[in-house]
Amino acid sequence: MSDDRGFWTGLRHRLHQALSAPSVDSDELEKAVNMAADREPAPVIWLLGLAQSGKTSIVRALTGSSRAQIGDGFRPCTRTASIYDFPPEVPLVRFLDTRGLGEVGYDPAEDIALCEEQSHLLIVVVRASEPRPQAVLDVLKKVRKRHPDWPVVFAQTCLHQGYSDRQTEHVLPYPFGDDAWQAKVPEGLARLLLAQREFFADLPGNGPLLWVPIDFTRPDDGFEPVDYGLDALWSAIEEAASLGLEMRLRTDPGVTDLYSRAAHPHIVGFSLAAGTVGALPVIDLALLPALQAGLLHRLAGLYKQRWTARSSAEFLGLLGSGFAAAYGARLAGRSLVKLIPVWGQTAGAVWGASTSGAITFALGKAACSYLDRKREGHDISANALRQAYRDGLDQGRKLLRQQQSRTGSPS
Ligand SMILES: Nc1nc2c(ncn2[C@@H]2O[C@H](COP(=O)(O)OP(=O)(O)OP(=O)(O)O)[C@@H](O)[C@H]2O)c(=O)[nH]1
Ligand SMILES: [Mg+2]
Repeated sequence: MSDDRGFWTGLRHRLHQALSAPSVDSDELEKAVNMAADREPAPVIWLLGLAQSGKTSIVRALTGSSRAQIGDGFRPCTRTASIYDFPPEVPLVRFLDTRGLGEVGYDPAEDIALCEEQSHLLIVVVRASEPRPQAVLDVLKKVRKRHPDWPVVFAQTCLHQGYSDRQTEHVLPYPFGDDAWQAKVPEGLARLLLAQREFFADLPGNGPLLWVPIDFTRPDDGFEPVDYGLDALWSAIEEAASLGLEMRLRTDPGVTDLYSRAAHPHIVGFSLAAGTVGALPVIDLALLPALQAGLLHRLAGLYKQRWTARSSAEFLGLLGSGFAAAYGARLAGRSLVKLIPVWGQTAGAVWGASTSGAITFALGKAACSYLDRKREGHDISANALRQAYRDGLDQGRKLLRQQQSRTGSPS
């Protein structure tokens, strides 16, 4: 047991060092992330549509990336395709934003071939007020001939342009998930949306077509919420990707505060990366604290705080033996820890994907509780923090199990 303790203390020490450093050791983090990405690349989702249909607005709403430049509604904006990873360091999914179709003098053939090569599914973006976007249909037909099984999510944007002057608010709750939606939305809008569905109805191929009306407005447009339909769009992406993304991308049910919601995909991304690194036959254990520190730094950023030597010591101190015991219990049971010759190298069988992934998940959830209390200017009790960690372990194990059953990778 003393070996175990030394081992876990070492890990904790590494994590503390990494958290106390003024910045993340990006080399180690990058190495770990690349290793995970090589083993399991994230699916690429290609956004296709006319110029100024709202492709980049969708990328911005889904990823929160400020790099995504949105146009003025008149002139074409995005000139070359670019990839947006979500979450950025440990992508669970990658969005390929592209140049708009339909611009005079722009032959998209070359760009399209390139996008098609990299992608796994499509989000077609069409303004609700554009019932017959011929240039989009032409491309889509060709793509689906070559990839008949690709699912297509149709994002029908700028809904309020189909409202009458009297309709100054969105229909809430969001009605489009319901079969009877047509009776619930303004008549003019229903007509536009149905005409568009009709227009694309004869696409070749057998992959599912999913329709998601959305309206991502500017605050001064006066519509609430400004990201109307965002949850439905995530659901459609999950369904289309059918990659068990639910647990990965969206927050756990019941979590309503904005910070936790924003934190969740990062925790999942880093935990899956930790799981992948942990499953390798021979791993460099320095990579695991690097990933965990990367996650905790990222979370601190989201909570508008920074880790210091002091806060890191306090956080790990409050977690106390719970942190090590959770590892220890699992490993001592298998009496395998004694096989670990030196800190820094071990066999993946000892470590295991679920252990490293679940612990990373639990650390992330515990860190959210810690950072949340700090943000409000309060201290957190050791009990509350350990409870958050234990709950995180359960949830993390479920996530990793789900991941393993999907990929068939070892635990
Ligand atoms: N009301 C509303 N406006 C939107 C929506 N989506 C996009 N817009 C607006 O439409 C304009 C174009 O949005 P972009 O996201 O730049 O469109 P894009 O398809 O990336 O355009 P290109 O890069 O030129 O191909 C911007 O002024 C957005 O604010 C939407 O769902 N509702
Ligand atoms: Mg754009």
